Amino acid sequence: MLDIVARFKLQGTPIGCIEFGSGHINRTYLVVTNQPHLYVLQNVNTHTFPDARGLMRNVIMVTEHIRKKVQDPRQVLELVPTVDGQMYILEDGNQLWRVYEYVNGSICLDQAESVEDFRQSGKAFGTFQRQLADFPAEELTEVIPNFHHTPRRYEALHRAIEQDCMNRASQVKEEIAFFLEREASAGELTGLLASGQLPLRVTHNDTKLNNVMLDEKTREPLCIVDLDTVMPGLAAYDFGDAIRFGASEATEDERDLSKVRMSLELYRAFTEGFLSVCGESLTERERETLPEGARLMTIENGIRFLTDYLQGDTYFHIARPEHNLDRARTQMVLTRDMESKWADMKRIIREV
Ligand code: GN1
Ligand code: MG
Repeated sequence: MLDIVARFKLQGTPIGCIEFGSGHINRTYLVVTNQPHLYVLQNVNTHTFPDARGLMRNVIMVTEHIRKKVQDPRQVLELVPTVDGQMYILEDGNQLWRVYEYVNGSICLDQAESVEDFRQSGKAFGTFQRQLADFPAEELTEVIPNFHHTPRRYEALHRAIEQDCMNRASQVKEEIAFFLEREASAGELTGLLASGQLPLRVTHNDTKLNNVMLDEKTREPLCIVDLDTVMPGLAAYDFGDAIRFGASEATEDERDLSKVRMSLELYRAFTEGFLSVCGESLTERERETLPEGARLMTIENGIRFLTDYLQGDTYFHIARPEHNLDRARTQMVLTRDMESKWADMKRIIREV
């Protein structure tokens, strides 16, 4: 790995690469040098992202756009060029390597340590949304077409159930039934988009709390990371995925399901943070659809984890045999909990 790193224009001599982060798709390493300068090396999964050049074009355009609007260089990710002036290395057509400056003095959380942290992450994603409000969406490559098209995700689940290539379907009948019961409502947001009732925005599409870097001292937002899925999308997707992940009182792969529930306190804090920054730029209809975004993103991730389990865990990295099934189950419990808190979720949006 050090020979790859050596091809980037670093300050100091790289002396080690340590795997870090909790991404399910790419491999991420902290690069330590003989100077107090740290870098982040990533090997991008080109199985998931086959259009490596299109993806990097998006990342470059989006970071350049945001850079014009910030004061502190830590407020936007910064790619480090190679010694021959390229922004990344692409080898054999499918080995994509890139290096970012490490965001100094930052922390990244898998779970909010306080309500305030989560409010700040709402501000962070609201700011991201606002910074890109004047970005020409049509110039972005749609790196994963239909990424949040929930009905398409259901089609994939149906195929996986029919093929049942691992003979696992009979063990997860309850889980399958849970998601199929909700299939009829899966097209609500895509329907509103198709009929022109919701505007297409530039969205992040993977708004997990651990994609926000907070300042370790002030605990205020620095920047958003993981820009690989920045594509045209709906505001409700970004709001919703953030709630799914960060307002849950348990981690995404918690095995003790009695711990899994959505905290209305966290939900309110995120909503306040998010809408304080971008609320006025959203239409009334968009604001109304935010709770449905949360429910839908939870169902969608649930069916993606279940589909991957049925297909033999080929998409998301797993650390134990039933990891994807555990993840699918937390999403079920969370969906049910949101459904039971539906009136409150709607009311909080109105109040905020
Ligand atoms: C993946 O790369 P990572 O771990 O931040 C996935 C998201 C899922 C998420 C679930 C490109 O995100 O869509 O919501 O796992 N990214 C891709 O934790 O599929
Ligand atoms: Mg990530």
